[in-house]
Amino acid sequence: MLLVLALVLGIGLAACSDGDGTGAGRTTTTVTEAGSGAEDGGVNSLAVDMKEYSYALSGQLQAGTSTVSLKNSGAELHMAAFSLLKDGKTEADVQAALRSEDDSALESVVEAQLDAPGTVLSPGRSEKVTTDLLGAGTYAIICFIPTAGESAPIPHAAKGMLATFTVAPGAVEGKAARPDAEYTIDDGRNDGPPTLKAGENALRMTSAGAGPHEFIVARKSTPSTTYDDIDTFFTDLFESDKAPPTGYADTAPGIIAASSFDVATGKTILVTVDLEPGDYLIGCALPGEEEGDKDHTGEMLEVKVT
Ligand SMILES: [Cu+2]
Repeated sequence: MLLVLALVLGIGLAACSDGDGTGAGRTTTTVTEAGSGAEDGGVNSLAVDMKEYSYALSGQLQAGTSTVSLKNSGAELHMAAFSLLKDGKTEADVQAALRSEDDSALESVVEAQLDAPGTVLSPGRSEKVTTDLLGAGTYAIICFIPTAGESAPIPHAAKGMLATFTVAPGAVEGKAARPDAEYTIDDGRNDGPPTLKAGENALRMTSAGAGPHEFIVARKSTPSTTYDDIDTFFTDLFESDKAPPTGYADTAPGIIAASSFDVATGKTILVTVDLEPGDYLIGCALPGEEEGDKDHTGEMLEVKVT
């Protein structure tokens, strides 16, 4: 997924230029990781509700540890790709760049795409992503998923699925919460439990080895579904010269219950997601052996949720 996104954005793999640290000393607050503040607009959290074809945002953020709650209330797949706006740029500039015929127009408006808390979610799914990756600044949220039922691929962003929000200077510190499970994704392996209990799970994902790794929690449509099936589905979705048919999301080989774009080596994120019983794949969504790219084979775990 990420490789496709990087192409779409015309920018290389995101090296997040952080804005944190510089605001140190301004304000210090402590939040609990995966705190319940997100829904009630509480502690350093932002709620992002996605549907056809817009984002509804609520909450307020300061730099430091923050929780972004993401929800797909629509009928199609949706994505939230986060990018820091360049100095002086506005949402109108992003809109103009997205409408431009020039594929590189976006590069002059936004910094490289931020990794987590960016996500893709299936209809009806929601997750909370706690990270320390959002520094002070103004960010764009953009959906590049092609619109269903059109005569040609038109990204949701062109239909208005674009929003901006501002992170105030600050130095909010996260308090270490005990996760329900930990998945440490190293090169060619994923150390984590093969079973989880149904219900809300706080999953701590650590990117180790020569990362980045991309985190995904996908429920298999059938017991024999493989990650290759899901990967092929997404490659087709993004690379096809036709728009996906109406209702395509219901026929996907996997339901994306939670996901997070690249997490840099040494970084940890906390993903809180409600899981119903079933067969899942949890691990790194980056592809196996492809020319010139690192091989992420072996980083996907079969997980049973009971
Ligand atoms: Cu969308």
